[in-house]
Amino acid sequence: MTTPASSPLLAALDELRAAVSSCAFPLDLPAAHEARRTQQSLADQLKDYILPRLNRLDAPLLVVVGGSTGAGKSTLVNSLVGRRVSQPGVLRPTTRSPVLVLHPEDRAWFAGNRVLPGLARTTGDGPAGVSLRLVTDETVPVGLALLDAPDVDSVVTENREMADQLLAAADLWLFVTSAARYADAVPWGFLRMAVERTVAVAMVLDRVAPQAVDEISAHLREMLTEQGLGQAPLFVVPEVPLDDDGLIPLTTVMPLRIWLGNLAADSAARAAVVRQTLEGAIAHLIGRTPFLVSAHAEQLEAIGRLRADVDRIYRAAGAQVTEGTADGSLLRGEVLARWQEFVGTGELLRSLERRIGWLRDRLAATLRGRPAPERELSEAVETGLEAMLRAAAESAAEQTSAAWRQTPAGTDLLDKDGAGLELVSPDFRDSASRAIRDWQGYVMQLVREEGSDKRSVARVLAYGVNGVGVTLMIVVFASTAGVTGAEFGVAGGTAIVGQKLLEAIFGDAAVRSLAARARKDLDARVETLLGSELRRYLGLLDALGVDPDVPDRLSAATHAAAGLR
Ligand SMILES: Nc1nc2c(ncn2[C@@H]2O[C@H](COP(=O)(O)OP(=O)(O)O)[C@@H](O)[C@H]2O)c(=O)[nH]1
Ligand SMILES: [Mg+2]
Repeated sequence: MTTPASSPLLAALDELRAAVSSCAFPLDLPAAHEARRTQQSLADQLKDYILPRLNRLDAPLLVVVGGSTGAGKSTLVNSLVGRRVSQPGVLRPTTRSPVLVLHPEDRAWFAGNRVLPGLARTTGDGPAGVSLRLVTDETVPVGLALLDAPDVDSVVTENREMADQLLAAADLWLFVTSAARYADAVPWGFLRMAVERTVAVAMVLDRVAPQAVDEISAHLREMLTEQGLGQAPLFVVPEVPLDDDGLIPLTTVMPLRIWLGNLAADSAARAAVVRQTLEGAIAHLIGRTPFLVSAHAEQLEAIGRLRADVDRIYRAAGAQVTEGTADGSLLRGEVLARWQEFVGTGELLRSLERRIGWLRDRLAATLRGRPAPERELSEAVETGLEAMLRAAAESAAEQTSAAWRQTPAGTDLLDKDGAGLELVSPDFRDSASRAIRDWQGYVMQLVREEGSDKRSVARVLAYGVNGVGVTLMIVVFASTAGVTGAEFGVAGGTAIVGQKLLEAIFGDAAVRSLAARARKDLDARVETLLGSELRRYLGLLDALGVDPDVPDRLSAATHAAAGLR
């Protein structure tokens, strides 16, 4: 009964293993804790049991001896072998390696990494706490290995976890309970799990006073039947004095020893045990993956919400800047003062409302031959624009942090890796000024190119490239401020002076096109600038490594494996 290594079920389960391990639950959401544990236990069971077992159905049976502390597991294993291979009694539990006893002929099956690949193998009494100690003995039947597992109710967490992991790797549980402890809750929790997963189980009622054997074994049988384990073989081992080596007399353990020997010798019986446990394990695996799918989806959903917060807030910030740089808001304070100084406007602006036609000549006359303070205007533009950008970026950072803090996941992320994210990035000032100066450079370049035309070159030269460029900026800043409408306020009125000047130089159509290009370039630079601000948040989300393809992949792998079962 070998399965070719390339069997479709094996391939499907291998894909399922990959899908299970690509799940991620980094955010502490409601299902995360349970999901991490489930992921670990399914991954363990696949690599420790299902895959190696399916790969080699003919490998020896792994019989794991489990049960609560002091039930007599180690003494029983020693007595079955006829010598002390595993330390009985309570020792320092953390320094103890579980013992696997097997026939020398079967050594190769267990010495490598075929089963329980995460556990190193030792042969001596090494101090290693997490290794499997292999002991060979001729009395163990070929085709069956006995593993003395740590106590399922150990006070040491690592030992309990090790017991879980070893039982999950077993073909057969040899579950030992004692007269004193057979009603305890913890072992029954394990037994119920075995029933749920249809693990093959044989029970040992150990350490029963000979006169109580009938009564207690009858009661235990009743409990087993109630719990759905009525079919499990039950071996009763009366508590008799141990021999000098601490072993139970051979006759007392003989029935169990014979049963194990027969099982090992009967390949059909062994195959039935393997099939029962393997099918149960696969069914359990397939039954649990939907929980991982939904827990992973829960992570994706939370990340999606956090991402949506970032997108929404920064998109609004971008829109706010776009609007603020077009509606005349920038044309106040220092910028307005410098602009008025630049065009020498007191009188100009007052006359503007009356006689626009007259303006062109008048303006040209005002500017000609007079040192234009365009450098100060240009600096005022830079300062005003930077303040606007900073205000938008500051408010976006503040709002995003606040929005994230409304969810536990966002709070968790900010607390762990989000130091300083509620402020603009430290180099914002530098990148903002660079963006603004680059834009100003671009605007100058536009003017220079447009002004290279024969007819306008003289006029551009007359006003100076810088003066014309900065005028174009003013026009851009008022592009939605009613320049052409009747209701212009200070901003609109201010800009219209510039508009007329540019039209006088380049003509109407060219001014429209210049303003549109300058605006487009400004918007793009603002988007880039805010983009690098928002990427700080998105970077945190990306670093979580929650792959959006996993739910589909896991569902598909589960479906495929279920279909091949
Ligand atoms: N008299 C007697 N003592 C036993 C028997 N089985 C176990 N013990 C003792 O009970 C204690 C715990 O046994 P141990 O095998 O270490 O139990 P484990 O914790 O399940 O491995 C040890 O001191 C053993 O000597 C038995 O059948 N008869
Ligand atoms: Mg023990």
